[in-house]
Amino acid sequence: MTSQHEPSLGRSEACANIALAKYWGKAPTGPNLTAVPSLSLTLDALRTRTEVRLDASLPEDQVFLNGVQLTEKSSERVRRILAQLRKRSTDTRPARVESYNNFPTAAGLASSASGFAAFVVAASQALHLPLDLPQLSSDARSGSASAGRSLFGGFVELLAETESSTPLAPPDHWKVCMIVAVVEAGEKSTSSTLGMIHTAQTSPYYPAWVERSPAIFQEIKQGVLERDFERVALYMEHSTRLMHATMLTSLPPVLYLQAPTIELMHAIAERRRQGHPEAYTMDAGPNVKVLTTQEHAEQTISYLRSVPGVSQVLCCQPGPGAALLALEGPLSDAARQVELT
Ligand code: 2P0
Repeated sequence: MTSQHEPSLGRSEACANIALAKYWGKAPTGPNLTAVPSLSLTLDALRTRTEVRLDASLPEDQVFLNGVQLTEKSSERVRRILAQLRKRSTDTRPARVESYNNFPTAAGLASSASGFAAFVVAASQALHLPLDLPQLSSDARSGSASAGRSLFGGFVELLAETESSTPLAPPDHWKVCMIVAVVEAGEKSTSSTLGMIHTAQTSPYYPAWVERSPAIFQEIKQGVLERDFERVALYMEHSTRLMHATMLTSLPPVLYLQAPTIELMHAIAERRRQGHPEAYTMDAGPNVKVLTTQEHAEQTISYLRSVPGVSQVLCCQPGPGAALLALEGPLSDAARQVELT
């Protein structure tokens, strides 16, 4: 038993993930369950570090992102999950949550995925709850569905209407890279949560998306298991275009793609025809993520750096699952200490 006079600390690091088979839309059967199955790749270079400090001297829960305190509205989901976790603990003290991303926040680079994953691990550690991966994945999903996938490293699946994600293959299963071409680093115009609710309500294409997604997911899953680049490329791009088709046929439209995004879609398709192992995917923003092999990554990076409208190029390899960090010293320097398995 720890004394409630001493603050209790938890610290974690989690990586973002990008879906190869996309999720877009909630299932009607439960809170924040997904309508379609998705399959993601955890990315080593896009990381969030989070510290949770339970302290009786705090007036209330406080949430900081990259050094700035969030408003009551923007911290609502974090405070709701804290309340949910406290119900399983005897510790009722207020928490100070501090989170840092090493990449642009809310720009369709999955910052909510790494953010909620790191947060639930740090909060569970501070509350002395069991660090049970399916439970942590479910807790993270209740904050942001894609976050449930970031608990695990490598290739991860989240089935439709399912609480917890499951690992499909470890990071070293397939030597691929996801190269992120940043087209616009600002915050997105429409949040994913609102965008997908609006899409489901107004796009005539949404039912077709829900119907087709399981078959596309199966193609991508088999492609990943067999390390079949062509198959994954074909169906990852198809999943991306079908998802964006539902967005831009909603009323009024949710249009995340910008001119450089469309130009890159043409260019990557042409490059693949010429023999480059490259395929594109976009999320709730205009940034383009290009899947390639580790062997080919240097060529893809130098090409993307030469494209007008691309301001930054980030190279990501398959990354690890969430981990606990050392509790001493500054959060930014704390060593990864315990990998969650
Ligand atoms: C995905 N995205 O599968 C899809 C592709 C964006 C496009 O999951 O409402 O932040 O918090 O569950 O998980 C982004 O949506 O949305 C997302 P909520 P989330 O990665």
